[in-house]
Amino acid sequence: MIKSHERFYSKNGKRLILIVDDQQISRELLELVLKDNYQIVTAADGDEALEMIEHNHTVLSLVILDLIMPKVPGLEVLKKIKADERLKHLPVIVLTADKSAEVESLNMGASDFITKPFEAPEVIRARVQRTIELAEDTVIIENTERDELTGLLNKEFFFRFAEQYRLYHQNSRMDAAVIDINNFHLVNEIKGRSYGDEVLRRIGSLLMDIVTDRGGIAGRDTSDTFLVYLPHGADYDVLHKVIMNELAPIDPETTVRVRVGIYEEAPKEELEIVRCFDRAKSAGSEIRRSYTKFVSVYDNALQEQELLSQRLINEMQTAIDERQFVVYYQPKYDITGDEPVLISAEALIRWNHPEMGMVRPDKFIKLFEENGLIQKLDRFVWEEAASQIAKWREKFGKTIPVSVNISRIDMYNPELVSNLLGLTQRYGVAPKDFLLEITESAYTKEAEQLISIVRSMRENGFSVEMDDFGSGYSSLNMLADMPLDVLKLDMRFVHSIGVSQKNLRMVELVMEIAKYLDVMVVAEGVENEEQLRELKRLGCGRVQGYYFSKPLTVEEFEKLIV
Ligand code: G
Ligand code: G
Ligand code: MN
Repeated sequence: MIKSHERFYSKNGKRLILIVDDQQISRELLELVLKDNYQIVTAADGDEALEMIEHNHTVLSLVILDLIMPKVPGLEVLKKIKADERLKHLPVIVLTADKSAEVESLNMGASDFITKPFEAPEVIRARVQRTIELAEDTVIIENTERDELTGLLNKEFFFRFAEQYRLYHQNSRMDAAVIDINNFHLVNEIKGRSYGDEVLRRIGSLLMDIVTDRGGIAGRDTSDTFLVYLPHGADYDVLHKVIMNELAPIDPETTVRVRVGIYEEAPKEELEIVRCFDRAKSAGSEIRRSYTKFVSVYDNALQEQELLSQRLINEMQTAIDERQFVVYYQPKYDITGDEPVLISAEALIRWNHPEMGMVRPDKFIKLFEENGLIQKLDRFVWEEAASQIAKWREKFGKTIPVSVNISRIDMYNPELVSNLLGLTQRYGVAPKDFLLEITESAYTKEAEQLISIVRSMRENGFSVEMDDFGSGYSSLNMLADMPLDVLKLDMRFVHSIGVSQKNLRMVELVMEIAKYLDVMVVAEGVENEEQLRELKRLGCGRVQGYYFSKPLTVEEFEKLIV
């Protein structure tokens, strides 16, 4: 087996030695003797030494320590090193002129000593080399460095060696790659454990071949996850193919699915090794559910997206408290007469962020649905909308019905209907003027339960609109059972008008379905004359869209009320 110190240092790579001595002349002499074979750093007193050790212990190979120093004496430094779990394997050679101190320091864990005045250079070099080799072998013997099944470095050693590898190959750019097997427990379960072991062994030996060939190091993270630190430029599609081929003889039906996530380090990467691998891992998870993509490179834009999401999540409550969220109103019109008549408005949330400016809801609605925060935000919007209806009635002497969006997540709240009722009562708004838009995709999951909630909404007087109709997959069957007041035709249908005859026919079909179900249709996203004309011709009585108006602030909207 190859020893670790032969594996992770490059041929011209040098181990790092810290020389601690208060006398400059001593430091320079030693450095002169050792600098051809080692990389040297120096410290002039015990405190400085301890600090350097603290920061560099993972990459230090040896400390040469003078015993007689002012302030913190060498023995004190030695004691601290040997008492620290992380540092105690770091070999220390003491510098001394005093025989009794020699014995004491050896007892305290020093590996060897060099006497002052200095011996011949070759004697010093020999002691240094032997000490380092011994220490490295000891570390290897005391810790199981390799994973038994695959012979690859285990996780802990992998990261340590990767760190050293980086230090000694500062000019080569590296990739951190995580190779993962999908549903490996199923492989074990279906095909047996020894089969699973064989799969892992084969991947292990293949990765070993690759790093032997190209440089870099390979390790095993957890059961079915492998780590490779490779010089940049490897073709990972090929790597993936090679792994799959390797598995082909034992797995002809290729039930084993291998995924590769990669983080490409920057030329002088500053990010800690472990974090680079975290990123490779997250790149890999991106394609966890894909059946076509098996290799994924970490994308900085993605990272920024994640950071932005996190920020929005963290700041949401403050934004509600500080009223950064603003509700806009987009008018809906009745187009059955000669002139379009304003009939209601849809409440749409906007986030006026103090630093980021207007944040569009597509940046946060889905995000807040993922973690349930949407419920809080929606309650805020509903309250705003209800109070707005009341204010407008006061101001204009008439009621403008407002529709609000009910997220799929809101539907899981057993108090939903009673909350909505309480809200309308509080503002003296009739439920029939508080329209509830529920997106079609909400209906397709757990339809039964949702149908009963929608029933209860209507029994309590609310009007229910199915939003984005045509974007989901509601079956005709379900639609027939569905208590509904309005179908909101998904924008994509409207935008397809004029693109082809077939598209137009689709819209026609949807209109026929609506007629059959005896529900009103509101077409969303009407942007031009042609769309309007066709919708009218097909019997669509209500529209919403930029052709009439964008979502407006309260002030802007009020100009439309006459
Ligand atoms: O205008 P707009 O970009 O606002 O809306 C984008 C999407 O976000 C729309 O499909 C709309 O359903 C959704 N949305 C807008 N406001 C709200 C809201 O208050 N609650 C919920 N749940 N969704 C909203
Ligand atoms: O929740 P819902 O999907 O109903 O939200 C309507 C969305 O459609 C809002 O994001 C609104 O800003 C947007 N919208 C409204 N009218 C138009 C339009 O004419 N064209 C386009 N592209 N979007 C529109
Ligand atoms: Mn809507």
